[in-house]
Amino acid sequence: MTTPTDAPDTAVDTAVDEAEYDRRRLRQWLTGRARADGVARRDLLRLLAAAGLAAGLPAALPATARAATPAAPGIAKPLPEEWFTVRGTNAETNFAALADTGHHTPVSHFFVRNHTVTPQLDPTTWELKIWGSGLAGAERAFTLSDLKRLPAVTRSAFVECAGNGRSFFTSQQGQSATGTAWTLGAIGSARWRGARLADVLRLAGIRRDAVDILPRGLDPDYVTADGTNLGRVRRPLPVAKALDDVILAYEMNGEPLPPDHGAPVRVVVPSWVGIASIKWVGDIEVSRTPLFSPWNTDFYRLFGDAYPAGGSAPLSRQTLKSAFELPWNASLAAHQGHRLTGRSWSGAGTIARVDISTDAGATWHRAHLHDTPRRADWVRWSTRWHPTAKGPATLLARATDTTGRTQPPATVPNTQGYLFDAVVRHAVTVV
Ligand SMILES: Nc1nc2c(c(=O)[nH]1)N[C@H]1C(S)=C(S)[C@@H](COP(=O)(O)O)O[C@H]1N2
Ligand SMILES: [Mo]
Repeated sequence: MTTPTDAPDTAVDTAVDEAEYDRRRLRQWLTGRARADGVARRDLLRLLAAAGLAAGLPAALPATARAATPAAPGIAKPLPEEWFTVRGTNAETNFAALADTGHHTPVSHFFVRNHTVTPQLDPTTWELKIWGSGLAGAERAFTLSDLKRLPAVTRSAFVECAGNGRSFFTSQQGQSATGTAWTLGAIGSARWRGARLADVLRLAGIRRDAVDILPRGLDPDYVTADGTNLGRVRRPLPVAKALDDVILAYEMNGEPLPPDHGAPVRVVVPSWVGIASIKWVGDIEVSRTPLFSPWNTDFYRLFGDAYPAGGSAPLSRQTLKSAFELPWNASLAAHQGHRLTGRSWSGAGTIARVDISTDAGATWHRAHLHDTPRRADWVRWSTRWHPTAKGPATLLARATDTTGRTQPPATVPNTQGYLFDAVVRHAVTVV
């Protein structure tokens, strides 16, 4: 399997100057080698961060200081090749590796989408500031203990990148799309536990005429490939959604939120595109006038021939997808029964049915669902297959949700390759 660590969509991957090259190599060296040297990687990353990632670093690194295993600069957790495909600063979960996991994605397998690097924040000094014209009074700060004293909610929900499936615009539809070339593994489902954002906003004195909130991360500023500093990752969210089912999560699958997924606290916006779920949240602006950031103007809208010149409305709900828990081009023995497994999900209704074709779409039959379909979550499914003809075969899984939407044969293209929802043609070989 290839690990295209040079995906051209992030600042660190496209910068061409030598200083950036060195910084990147140093990060790879740290993620690949630090543990072997008996030095905690997080300490080194903290040093790096303190040094602004570059100041005082050696001008050149020895040739042997290349990462021996796949590593994404700035991701703290291990990324074994069986479980992840590294794409620039991000790590995609290999869907085949979910076959042995349960309903929820273990933290060890959960995809990471970082615009920059995972910061190491001190939970004892961390604070969440709530401020802005949408508050009746002055700004309010909440510590982690403050949040934990509020009633806790627990819910299961997926976090999925809006660009999940993007590579299929190219491989299935022959279209180009900018951004990380994910297959289907830019999704994970977890049990999130935390305080209701609604409770925090009300305690902070949100006014009835507030319209937008803007959560902002404490990770470093995001600098685009052409050198524009877009500031901290932040994306406006309408107050109606913020007061509905959004969580300020401090636990993931029963453990304190891990560094790569937003420790000590992240926003979880069920059913919405992953960018809404701001990690490492440090402050939330509450506003009486609509708010804008590059993440709801230039990014995360649909642009292209089928869309208005200024793009579609900002993306909100996720779309409908299905994936087999099988490697691409998996080999399956002929004249044997195989249990094929996979998952389907929708950001709109719940999953109503999943249909499978093992003959490239000529005939279909229903998959057996293994979870009670719930909103904002995925369902596991399985089907039996007894292939007889040797050679290449194409497996299809097509979900229908309770709003009546079914995965189409093709997705209307958009320049940034968001919201791919077409049936994926999964190539396998019968041997
Ligand atoms: N602060 C901050 N929040 C962020 C991001 C980021 O880079 N910085 N990435 C966003 C994107 S694009 C996605 S898809 C999800 C990914 O969440 P995960 O890394 O926990 O899987 O986090 C979102 N929240
Ligand atoms: Mo994303």
